Amino acid sequence: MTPTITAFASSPDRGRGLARDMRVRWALEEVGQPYEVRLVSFAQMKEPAHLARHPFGQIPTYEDGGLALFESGAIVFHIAERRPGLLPADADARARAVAWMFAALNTVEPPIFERAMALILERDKPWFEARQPMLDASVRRRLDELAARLGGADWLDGAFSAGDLLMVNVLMRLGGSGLVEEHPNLAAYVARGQARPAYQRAFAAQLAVFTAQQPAG
Ligand SMILES: N[C@@H](CCC(=O)N[C@@H](CS)C(=O)NCC(=O)O)C(=O)O
Repeated sequence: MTPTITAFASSPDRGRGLARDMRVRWALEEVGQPYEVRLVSFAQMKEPAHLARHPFGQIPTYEDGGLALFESGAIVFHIAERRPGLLPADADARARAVAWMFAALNTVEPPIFERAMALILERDKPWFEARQPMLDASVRRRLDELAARLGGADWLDGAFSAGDLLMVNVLMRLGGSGLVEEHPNLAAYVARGQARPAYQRAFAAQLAVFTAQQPAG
């Protein structure tokens, strides 16, 4: 069966790869699994039909036959388990790749997301100027640590894995901040991920949703 994922009908980032369906699209492309997309508006995301798929009324979701999943990390893990290409066959290497998936989502994404949300939602607040350097420092700390671990390697632990896919996607939210570029090895790491043909296909598909909504001319 062809799985169906959900994505924003109108993404706040104008289809630039930040909405979390991007990581699911990318994973599906990496393993060569065709998929369909159901676009949902913000209103539809809070209606019963979508809440049955996602208890928090968010995207992405994933449906395949009788299986309905939410949480981008769980979806990417499911895809990676079902088809080869995103998790090593060796049990120990596989466990380490899963650890990097959790690290991307649990350790690296939270400070990056908090900083991004503050930039969007708190610019007019009296504490914004004082808080921003603290948020930058939290992000820098994680980037320092990640850059030190990556060193001169191409990927975090051997071959490209679902851990790299999630980490690159998480780091993309820092685009334009200059923070990733403070570490040339991390900037190269993100560029390496984005150069993958599967990434390119996923990005183009997400961007096409936005482009299709623009008036002609
Ligand atoms: N932890 C969830 C986060 C999902 C999430 O925050 N989705 C955003 C889009 S990237 C969303 O649906 N936002 C709209 C809302 O929360 O109402 C995941 O990784 O899937």
